[in-house]
Amino acid sequence: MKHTITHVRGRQIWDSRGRPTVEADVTLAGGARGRAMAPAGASRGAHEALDLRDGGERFGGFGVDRAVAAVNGEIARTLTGRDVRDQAGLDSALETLDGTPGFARLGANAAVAVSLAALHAAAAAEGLPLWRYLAGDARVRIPLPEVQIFGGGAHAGRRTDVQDFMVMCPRAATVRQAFEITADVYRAAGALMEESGRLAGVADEGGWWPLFASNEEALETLARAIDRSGWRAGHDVFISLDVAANELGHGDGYRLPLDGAELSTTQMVDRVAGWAARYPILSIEDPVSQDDVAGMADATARFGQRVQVIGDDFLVTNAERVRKAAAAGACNAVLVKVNQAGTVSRAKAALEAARALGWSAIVSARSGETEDVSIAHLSTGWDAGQLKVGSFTRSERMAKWNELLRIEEEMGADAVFAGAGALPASVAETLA
Ligand code: 2PG
Ligand code: MG
Repeated sequence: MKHTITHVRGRQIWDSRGRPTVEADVTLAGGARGRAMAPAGASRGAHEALDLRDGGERFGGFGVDRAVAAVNGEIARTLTGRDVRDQAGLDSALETLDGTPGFARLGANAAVAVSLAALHAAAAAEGLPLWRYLAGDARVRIPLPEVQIFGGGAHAGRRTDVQDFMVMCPRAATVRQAFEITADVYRAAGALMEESGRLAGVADEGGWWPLFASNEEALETLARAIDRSGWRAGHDVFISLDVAANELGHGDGYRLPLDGAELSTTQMVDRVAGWAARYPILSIEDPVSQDDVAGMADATARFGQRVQVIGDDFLVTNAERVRKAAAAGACNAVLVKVNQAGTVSRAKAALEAARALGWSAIVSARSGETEDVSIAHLSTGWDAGQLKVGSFTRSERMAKWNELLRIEEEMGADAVFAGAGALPASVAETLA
């Protein structure tokens, strides 16, 4: 049978930070092959599935020999002979084989590479692009990009406390136009940094290095970059923040070293709400840390009507955490990172849990990436509505954005850009 898995092969390759990562190939009896590469986070939630590293001296402890051995040994033996079209069955076989809740034994880096490689092989066997294989007959949209202009936090030596200063163009007519606007803003931001003597290269995801005296100065500079690009802030271009507040937890509250501030949960929400009131901000991710349910509920109550409130480290692509958060009034959007969950099926379950609640969803890359473009296909094929990849430079980022352009071309006259429709309904209404 052409869909039978005949080989599963793992190997160590290198990611965008020069660290080892896992690549997997899944080959079928009919000759089709799928390949995928595991990404890796730097700002990670404690409730994520485990990124298994060898530890010790070699490669700073980041080796993946054990994860690769798991792919070539136990995982290959378990999946060989199975029908690749049964993604749910393959993924649950991986979970059963691992035997822990978060892939602590085999490694989520092993699991995610194999799970995605199997998905690619299934699409290849049907002769379909992955997005189309996932969509089936459904009409799906090209996702709205969230693109980083300044990178901070754990991706820039903690130069700023806030991690990602991004832009979104929900009123663009097409993703092609959204990229053109974004490129203008990125260039204008670079020019502003150069003129003020602060041009100092880029952070891990390709955003400009954030030489700022306060977190708010980064926001002001971004607003000025939008103006200078010739596009209108708060009309054509909006700001999106990933506070990644997990990295800022301190005792019962938060510490923002750049602002010289020690804040309680309420004061942290005050601070973020203040930014949202003073700047054209449409989306805020992780304004509080992973277990601060009261803080997230407070943030959602205070600005969730007009701002998308995303849980990343807070929800870790986990359907159960999504439902619990919703019950507490926390968040109105989920970030979907397949490697936080470990498998394609678990990630999709988190997306579906969010969708059932009327939330929005953003498929996301990690700060450590490769040339793998799976997320461009997942975000489109699942009709997630939004995609977050990092900045508008460096080929591990551009590979994903460029893949969206190819998908748009494949859709031809049927291509629909998700735009503002990808946002939570109450937020989209503010743009109507
Ligand atoms: C995030 C991601 C991507 P990391 O926090 O959303 O920006 O970072 O992969 O380091 O967790
Ligand atoms: Mg995040």
